[in-house]
Amino acid sequence: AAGADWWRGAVIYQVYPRSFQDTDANGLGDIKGITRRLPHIASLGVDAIWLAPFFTSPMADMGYDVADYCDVDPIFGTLADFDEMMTAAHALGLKVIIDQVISHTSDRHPWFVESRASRNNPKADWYVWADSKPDGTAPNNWLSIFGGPGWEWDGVRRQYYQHNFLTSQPDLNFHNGEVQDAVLAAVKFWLDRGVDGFRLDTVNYYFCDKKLRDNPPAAVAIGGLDAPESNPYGMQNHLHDKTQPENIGFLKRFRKLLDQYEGRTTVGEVGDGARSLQTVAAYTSGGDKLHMCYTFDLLGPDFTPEHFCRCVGDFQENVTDGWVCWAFSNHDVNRHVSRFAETEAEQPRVAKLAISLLSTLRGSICLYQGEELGLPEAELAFEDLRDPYGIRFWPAFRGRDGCRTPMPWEAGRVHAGFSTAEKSWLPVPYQHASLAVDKQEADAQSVLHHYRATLAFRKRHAALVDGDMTFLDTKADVLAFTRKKGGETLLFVFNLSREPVKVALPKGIKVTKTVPMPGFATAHASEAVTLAALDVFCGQVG
Ligand code: TEU
Repeated sequence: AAGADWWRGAVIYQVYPRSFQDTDANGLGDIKGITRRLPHIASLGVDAIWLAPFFTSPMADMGYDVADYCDVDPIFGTLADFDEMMTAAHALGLKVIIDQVISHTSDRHPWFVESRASRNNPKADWYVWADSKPDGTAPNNWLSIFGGPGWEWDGVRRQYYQHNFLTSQPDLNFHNGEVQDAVLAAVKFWLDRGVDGFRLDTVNYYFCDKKLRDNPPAAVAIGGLDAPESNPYGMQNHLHDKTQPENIGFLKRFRKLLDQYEGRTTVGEVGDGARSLQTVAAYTSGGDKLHMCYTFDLLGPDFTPEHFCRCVGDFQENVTDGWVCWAFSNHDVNRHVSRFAETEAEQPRVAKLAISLLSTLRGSICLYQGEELGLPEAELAFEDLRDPYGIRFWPAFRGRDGCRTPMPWEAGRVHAGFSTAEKSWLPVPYQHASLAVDKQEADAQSVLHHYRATLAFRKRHAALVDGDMTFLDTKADVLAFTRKKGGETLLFVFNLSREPVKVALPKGIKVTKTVPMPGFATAHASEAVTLAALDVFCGQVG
């Protein structure tokens, strides 16, 4: 879509600044590095970039613990670097979306420093403070996603404060109107600087139950995506510590502010277990709250027709006037090539098939840096880990560093061209060097070239972006659906299995013309189509 609606169906490329490109030899990526590598991103044919947090932060959670919402952390550069990067992005036709982590702050944020100083200072009520129970224990049974209780005792105030993540990420109290005003002022700061949109971290965590009621127990784990057995987080129903009805009113305030500017967008991160679907529907309907949301539904290990059919189908049915953003990878989950491929040998093929599938889905899509190279999850030693979540639960859960290793740009250079420092913050795995950008540029069959061709294919067919989607029952173990817009109806049949398959087309579906899918041999079909292992067919339906 063009104009103010550009986000509808957009392809968004997520940059993890710490690991993209280092230009000052400190072993950490920076904003100047992003500027330097923008042509690579633009060459993929994407519409926008999403930058993970680069704000002032003690980096306890790699920047998702913000100490100043309106400045750039010195390790990443300066506001001037940011402005320069944005100008360069816009010149290349790329929109810029930034992360806003406003559910919680860092414990070093001046707001929290003031809030914790006494029970009667002007910001005393800006965070979720509560007295202990008479026996001294925490106010209720809420748990932290990163393990342990969701409350931390503060010896000065002699009260507990709530945190959904690390103890150094205290939760802001959105029931307080001044808190809403303060975070919206930060949002306005970036709108005035010209950013095109916001990725809203943990958007359903802004409010918690005003009465701080206990969460009911749950028999099955419905919590964090990768919640290891040892993490009790999954074992309660998170009825009261997130997704409260008051959030709707705040999201409307947020949208009112955004609508004073042209062509700005929002994409909310909704982690709400089995309720995610309803939450996304509620947050994106009506055109007066969020523009889009994404969930964790496609970020798990399931690469089966049933899963895609059920999950994508459910969203289509329930999110009728809203808009969904799909992704297979991000900075929190194992890279999808490693989740979906059964052997190392099939990784490039799986990488190609996965982006072909993602490109045919109705909605917007997010790519995560390095997936255009088909990078597998990095295998790291315990000594290499930097993610507090992984350090805490190793080896049951290895944390999120395996998807956060630096981008390999040039195979022959130290740290694959990411940095000239002696040590980079996380190592570049040696297998990643052979998948470096320069190697893949030189290979016409590479995953990188496949991404470009496939994203161009999506652009050529408007039906893929916002056309109707109908799933077909073919009786075979394949994922089959049509996408229809205006006069064009396209049939897709994906074989996600390792066996060749012959599929009889359902009655009423007549292929008039085979449409070559980039990277896949073109099968021909009349009443039936024959697919190789990990293969796709596309045809025009008359
Ligand atoms: O993630 C929220 C979230 O739900 C994750 O904690 C998820 O459950 C976990 O990573 C599964 O592996 C967001 C950010 O994307 C994440 O990087 C931050 O650590 C978190 O919020 C706290 O700000």
